[in-house]
Amino acid sequence: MALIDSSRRSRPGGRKFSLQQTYVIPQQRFRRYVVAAGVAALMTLAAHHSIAAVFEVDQDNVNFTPQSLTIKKGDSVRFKNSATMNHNISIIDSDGDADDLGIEKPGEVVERVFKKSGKYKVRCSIHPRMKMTITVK
Ligand SMILES: [Cu+2]
Repeated sequence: MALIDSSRRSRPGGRKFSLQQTYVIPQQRFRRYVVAAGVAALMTLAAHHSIAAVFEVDQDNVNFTPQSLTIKKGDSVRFKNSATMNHNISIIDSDGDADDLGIEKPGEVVERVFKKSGKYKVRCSIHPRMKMTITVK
């Protein structure tokens, strides 16, 4: 403000002028442009790379909850063993290839990112009746 005030001068003709009009307005326009460009960039980013979500699956007693889940490519699933026994997470893709995430002790959480679309079976190698499916779109 001090800079703007000191720029005020009286012309010999008596009319006052100020740098405020030539200086501040372009700056406001520039700020608007920066905000608009930022919003446009974020919208482009959101359209092309939807922000990855994290889904929770609970292993309560001898069940997966929920037993089916539909997620998007890049999302991750957090498997939580809230039972009092050990569990295991094996993720089998549509080609039959298994990704064994190992033994999960009570209270442990195992997270896995799903990078490829497809249908996955989730199994516990300790308890064959524990089954769930994950569809990745
Ligand atoms: Cu189990």
